This record gives sequence, structure tokens and C-alpha cells, in this order.
Amino acid sequence: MSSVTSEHSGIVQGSPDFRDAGLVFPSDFTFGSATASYQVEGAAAEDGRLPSIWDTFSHTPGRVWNGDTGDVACDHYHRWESDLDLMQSLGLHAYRFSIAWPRIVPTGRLSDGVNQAGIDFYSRLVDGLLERGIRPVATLYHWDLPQTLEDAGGWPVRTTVDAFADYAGVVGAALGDRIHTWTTLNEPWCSAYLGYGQGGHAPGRHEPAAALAAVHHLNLAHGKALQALRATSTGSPEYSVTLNFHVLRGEGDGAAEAMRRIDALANRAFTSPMLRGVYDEDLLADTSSVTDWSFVHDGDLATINQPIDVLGVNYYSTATVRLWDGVSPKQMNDGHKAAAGGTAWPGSDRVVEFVQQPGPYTDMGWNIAPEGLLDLLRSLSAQFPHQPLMITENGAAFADEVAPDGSVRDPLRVDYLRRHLTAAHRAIEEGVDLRGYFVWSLLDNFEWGYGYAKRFGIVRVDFDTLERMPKASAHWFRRLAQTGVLPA
Ligand code: IFM
Repeated sequence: MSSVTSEHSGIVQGSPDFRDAGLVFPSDFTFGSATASYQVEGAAAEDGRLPSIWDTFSHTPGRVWNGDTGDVACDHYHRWESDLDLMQSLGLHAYRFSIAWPRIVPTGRLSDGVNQAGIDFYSRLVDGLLERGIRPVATLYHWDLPQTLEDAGGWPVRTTVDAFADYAGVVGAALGDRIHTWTTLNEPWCSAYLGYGQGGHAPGRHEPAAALAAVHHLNLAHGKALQALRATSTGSPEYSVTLNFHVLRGEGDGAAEAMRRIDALANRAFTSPMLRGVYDEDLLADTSSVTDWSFVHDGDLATINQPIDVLGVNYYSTATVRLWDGVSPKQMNDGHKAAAGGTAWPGSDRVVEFVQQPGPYTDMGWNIAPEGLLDLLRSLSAQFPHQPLMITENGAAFADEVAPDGSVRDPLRVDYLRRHLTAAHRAIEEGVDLRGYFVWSLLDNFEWGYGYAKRFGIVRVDFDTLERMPKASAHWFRRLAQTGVLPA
């Protein structure tokens, strides 16, 4: 990714605003929407579910905005049928959801038992999707690690990997006859670096060496889960993983070095083992003062390097880096609210700074840069020419305008989606093997450290009444999904 900067952004100057309409997507292109278990389900203590690290974190004062928790969230656990009807009314081809590990294996340890009520919930959900003609795309881990496993060390310890493989075998056997796409992990970058290094995400630890051990164990968990899913799924699902790529711009004399370092930590720490079966030498060198990587055992890289059918790509904005002079106040505009004392960049935290980027911005303060998505798709296609790609998340938080009749206008979100879909279409025209696009998110939901303050949904949720109201963007997306033509 370090090469993805100025020379590529030059290519997009022919259409700087990315505001095309009328573009026609391939007839088999998938249009879907995405959510995640802790962000929408609620019912946190029901039917045998035990706490995850996000229950503990959100109930710890000062961790989440306004003291918000996922106890109720969108109450999707009870409203799943009407939510599926809503998806059907929006013409969605596929629904990307995640399975809550602590609903299936509540303590994370198979020896403590599997929770049939949890399996039944997802089984009903999958059947309900199929009855409505919507393809189920299931993620095994979107950040809700059973608290019992964190108490035993969490992702920095190797036993968590085996527990994850056991859980994967259970869901593979229960649902693998009907799932369309299995995704092992969502954004392991966040789980490892924000959870164990920077501390803004659960479990909120500030341990740089533990963050790098977590990187490796998440990679290994991905490989072992693929093996377990393949061994137990009796249908013919596709297999994938979803990564949140950092699309980097550089500033100053040391721009290339700053980009190389962050690319190694953020992108290649996952793509190189998963898709090439190696950890890159520069990553090991950059982090050598933090860890000796002795947690990588013989055979691990071969286990991680399993074939996948599709690579999930999450993209929201770009990041601009430069070498820090060590004297000026350090800038850390990396898009993530840090807990004091933590770093998401082990080995490079005293070397690289993240500078403020030009706007416009979403409500998250993230810059809007559709050309970054095009750069990313081009770059991945060049690096991994035989790997089909799927945009598994893209979207934006904006404040809604609610009219007196209850209808919701969100023109900024429509504009954001149109520009990014234009970039996606451009990539397809250039020959990138892009199979689909999932908007984040179906519903306004629990936005992690920001609680319910940030609204990403194409459907508004009134968090007092839990009523759903499709926004203008949902109607716009319906036209796209139904026709395959980018609406004005
Ligand atoms: O809400 C998150 C999601 O859980 C993971 N990807 C980014 C989204 C927006 O921050």
C-alpha cells in the first residue's frame, strides 16, 4: 500500500468529484447491507448468553460516550423478523451479520457446553433470510470475545486460538448447510491494536507486545477457523475474511518511510500471512524493540495461509502520515479516539505521526475520499491478481434531518454512497474483480466507543421507541439494488 499515493491519485483527476449517475453494475453484482451482533442485537443476558469483552468495557465508567451499552441496542434479537421484512422491502441481495460467540459457546470453552438457544436464534435468522431470497453472509468474530477467555489472557494467548477453532466447528456444523459466505474475522486490526495497544476498544489494554501477539493469534485463528468451517460445513459456502485497509498518503521528506511503516503494521501484518504465508521482514524489524515474535511457531504460517474465495474490504477514508521530528507536539489524527497512554502503532509510535487531512468530513471526523477506495481496489488487485474482492463495509455517520411527518432526509449520506459506488464502478471498468458492495450499516446502532451518538444507518432507529424508519438513503439504495443502475 505504501506505493498507493500521489501517482495513483493523479489517475483520478479526470473525475474529481465522483458524482456519476446512470452507471450500470454487472448483473451478478451483490448489493447488501451489514450489521454486527453487539451493535444491534441487545438481549445481552438472555437465553444463555454470557458477557463478552464489550459488555464489560461498556459497563466500565468512562469507556463509552454517555455510558451507553449494547444491553438493548436495536433489540434486533427480538425484532429480527420485522428487520428481515425491512431488508426484503429494500431489495437487498445479501445480509452481512455477525454471530455472537458468547451466545454459542458462552464461556468460550467447549467443555463448559454449547448453548442451543444461541444456535437456534441464528438458525431461525438464516432460514428467515433464505425464505426472503436474501443470502446469509456470516462473520464469526466481530469483536465480542467471551469475557472468560479474556480473563484467561485474551487474544495475546494461544489458547484463545484453539477456542475459536472449536467455536468455528460448532457454527460450521449447525449452519454450514445454509450459509452463503463465511467470514472468519472482521477487522482484526481493531481487535489487536485498538483492543490491546491503544485501549480505545475492549478490552482496553495498553500493551504493545500483547497487541502484536494478538495480531498473530488472530491470524492463526483465521486459518484454523477456515479449516474447521471447511471440515464441518455441508453446503457449498464461500470463505472469506474482512480487513480494514489503511489507504495512506504521505507528507514531508520521509513520506515513503512513514507510509511503509504504517502499511506494514496496518495492512501487510494481515495480508502477508493470510495471502502469502509470510510475515514481512520490515514488519519484524520495525517491531523488534517491542517483541521477538517468538509466539510464531513452526507451521503457523502454513496454517494461516488458507485459500479464500473472496477478500472482504472495509473502507471509510484515507490517512496521512509523516515522520515525527520528535520535538513538535505529536499529531495523532488516525481516526480513532485513543485512551490515554496507549498506542495503536507499536514500534512506530515514536517515529510516525498522523496529520489532519483536508475535508470534507463525516460526523466521525473522517475525511471523505472516494478516490481512496479506487486506489485501494487497484492496489489490492495488483498485489493479489487472482483474489476476488468484496466491499464488505462502506458508509458514513451523519446527523439526520427528521421531518415533522417522521421521514428522514440524509442527503450527505446519499452523496457519500454515490461517490464511493462510482469509485467502485470505475474499478470494475478497469478490470478489478469486485463482486459486491455492503453498505454500513442497515440500522443506526451502537458505534463502539461513541455509543449511540453516531448514526451510520440507512434506516433510522429511534433509541427511545426502537422504531425503524428508512432514510432517503435507504430508498436510494433500494433503487440501486433493484435495478443495478446508480441512481441520481
Ligand atoms: O461500526 C463499525 C463496524 O463495527 C466496523 N467497521 C467500522 C464501522 C464504523 O466505525
